[in-house]
Amino acid sequence: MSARILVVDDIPANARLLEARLTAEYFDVITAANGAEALEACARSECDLILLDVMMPDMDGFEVCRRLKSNPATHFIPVVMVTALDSPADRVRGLEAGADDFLTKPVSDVVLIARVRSLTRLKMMTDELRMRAITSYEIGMQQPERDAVAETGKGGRILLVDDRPSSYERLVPLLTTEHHVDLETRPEDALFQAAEGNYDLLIVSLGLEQYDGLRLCSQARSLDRTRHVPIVAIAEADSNARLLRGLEIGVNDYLMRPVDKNELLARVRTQIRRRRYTEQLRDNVQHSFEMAVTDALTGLHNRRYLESHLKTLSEQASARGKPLAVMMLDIDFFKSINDTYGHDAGDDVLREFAMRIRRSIRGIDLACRFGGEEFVVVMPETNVQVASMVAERLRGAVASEPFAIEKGARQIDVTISIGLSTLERKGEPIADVLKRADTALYRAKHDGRNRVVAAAA
Ligand code: GH3
Ligand code: MG
Repeated sequence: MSARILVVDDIPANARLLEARLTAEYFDVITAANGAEALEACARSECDLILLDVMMPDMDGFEVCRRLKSNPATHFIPVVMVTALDSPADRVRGLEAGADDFLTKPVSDVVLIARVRSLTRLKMMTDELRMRAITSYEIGMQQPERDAVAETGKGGRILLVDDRPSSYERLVPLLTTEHHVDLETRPEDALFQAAEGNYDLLIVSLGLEQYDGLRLCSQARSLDRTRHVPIVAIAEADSNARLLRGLEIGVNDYLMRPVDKNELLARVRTQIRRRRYTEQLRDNVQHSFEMAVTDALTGLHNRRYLESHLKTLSEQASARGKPLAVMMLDIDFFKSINDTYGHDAGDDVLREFAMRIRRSIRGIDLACRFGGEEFVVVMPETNVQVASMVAERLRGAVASEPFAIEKGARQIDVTISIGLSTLERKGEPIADVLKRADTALYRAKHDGRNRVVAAAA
């Protein structure tokens, strides 16, 4: 899908010029002639990025940007200010309004396309995360947009990679006014430091004496631990080609030397704000994924997870000609525990039982709460003899030691019954294996409980 760019300019000729250049690069372009139109188009979520003229009658670009960025529904759309103003003070004003970047008129084609590509790529990635996180909003988790609008971007953890004292002696105190800064003067150690340090931002000087700063940026982009950490490059004047290369590699933003104090702080805050927002989205996605596959009471996997994963495990076992064992476990007379001591006591027993299961099995075994007081353990590469031993050990681990309930005030005896089965032939449907385990469990109950029964082959 090609990204859609909104070009906002009160002078039609300017808008048409940008439109033509972007269309030539296969972007989809829409235009707006003033701030109000632009806000409407954004509210209808019609675009992935905005190129915003600063000087417009009625509402200027700063105001449009400020409104977009303070609205949770539009704040994640990247805004690039297109301006004839090019003093650091103007740039800072735009950054304070929340702009993601600047292009100075007349706009160079290469820079235009590089910036638009890099920002739309970032937007697409964030959209994907937002979509996945929607499920987690539905189950009542915090909405990151709300926090993002209030986020100051201060108090970040920054790693500055710079080996020239004349440069870092100025930058470190400056950044320290708002953030925690670690300085790395040995570029060859910087990657390790970046991966270990849990940073919100890397600032890399491209004018290192002994090392190619771009190499470091590219390595940071390919390493798992640093892939999502934003990078701001500090470039020497007249190093446009290297800068463009940097943007292609995945550098998020840059400043030219001599570095303007306020612009540096503003750009750093923007990156840190964005970083915190995407991290929160990522956490939400991760969390909702875990909720979807985990049983809340015991922390074991749930039935949904078992059913999707069991198929994979059995196919793997069939393909490799390895055995696979399944045990189904059920607490004996659990209903009477509930009836005698209350539902909370029942829950305590379930939690403790889950813990004892975990302690009795290997890391590669899969333990799930199948429903109610019924549990399933799947053991890859395990034959019926070994599985019987494990089941017997588990039965013993329950029966031999009473369970604490009522916050430890009372101890009760608990027993379980276990039915066991194994994959009998290649390609056998896993449902059949589960069914045999269930039948074996029924026999264990029928034969007097507190015992293990293996299904007949
Ligand atoms: P058997 O030895 O034949 O397995 O008898 P049982 O009492 O264990 O079996 P039954 O199926 O009659 O009762 C299971 C009970 O488990 C009924 C249900 O209320 C209770 N139960 C199911 N889920 C939970 C839960 O999450 N917490 C608690 N406390 N009880 C639960
Ligand atoms: Mg039971």
